[in-house]
Amino acid sequence: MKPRILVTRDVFDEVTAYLLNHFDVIANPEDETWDAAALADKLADCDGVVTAITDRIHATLIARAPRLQAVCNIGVGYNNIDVGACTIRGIKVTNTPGVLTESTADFAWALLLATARRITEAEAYLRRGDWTRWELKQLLGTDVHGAALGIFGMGRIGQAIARRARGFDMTLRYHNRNRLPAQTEEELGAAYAEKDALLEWADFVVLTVPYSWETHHLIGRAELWKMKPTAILVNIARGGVVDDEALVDALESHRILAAGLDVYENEPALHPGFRQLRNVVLAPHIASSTRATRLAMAMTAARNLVAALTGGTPENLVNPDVKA
Ligand code: 8YV
Repeated sequence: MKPRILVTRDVFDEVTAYLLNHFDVIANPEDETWDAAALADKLADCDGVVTAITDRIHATLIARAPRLQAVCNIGVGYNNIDVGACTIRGIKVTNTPGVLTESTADFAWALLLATARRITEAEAYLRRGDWTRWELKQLLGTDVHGAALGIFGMGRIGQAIARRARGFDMTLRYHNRNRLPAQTEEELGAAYAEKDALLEWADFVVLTVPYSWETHHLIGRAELWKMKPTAILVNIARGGVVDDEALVDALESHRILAAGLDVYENEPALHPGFRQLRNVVLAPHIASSTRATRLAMAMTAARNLVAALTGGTPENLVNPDVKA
């Protein structure tokens, strides 16, 4: 008998076809939103699950899934999963690093440029029919070229963003849990800085850190108030890394110039303050969303699940201490 697996979101046909070669698949072709109770019911007799950020895999849920052996997340971040609880239960957890690096870095630049040059605000102005004449001082933006770029989180994505900064002749500094080897710093043209020094120095602050209790509200009121009043914040990391309430205040009071955001606390709900502001560019968590990349992410999760349930070691196991 084939193992039984659940795929919580509508994935690509290629991915479903691949999974069907190995498993009995409970799919979600209508891409319904399942609440915790519905997810628990569906998982009750499953051996594995392909999840997304929208699924909270916590201890209570795991307790109701006695057969569960693997949770394979579509995404590099996996803060939606209680990895400790999975490890104790012998459940393998995997993520999808690498395949989304370049697309996500592209999008960080899309947000940075759109925010600096007020693209969405300018487009709304045109759509409203407000453009009746050319003005010298119309929609004045901020120069990106030659500016000071500060990156929090210098993993794969942070480094890919850093590589792109060269084309804009920017000066680059970063802050990370661990300092990079000197050779990597040299290749990227990036100097290490302490957190406060980076906030005070940067014209653009870009966040790429994973979410954890350590990075919860990494950027809060105190940090925002350290930034230059001309600075722009870009968050492609995770909701919760920024204190949204404090950011709304900082944007409203022009304590910082603007922000470009892809992620939010409590998403998909949006802090109502953001909607009223003109100096924020808002995207619905789509940094990795190109067809090629989302397909590669889903396929990576599927491959991880096949390895996990056929006695192999999945390539992207995040809890290697797990007892098979
Ligand atoms: C995903 C992400 O699209 O990889 C991540 O951690 O935030 C996004 O690229 C999302 O997690 C889908 O589950």
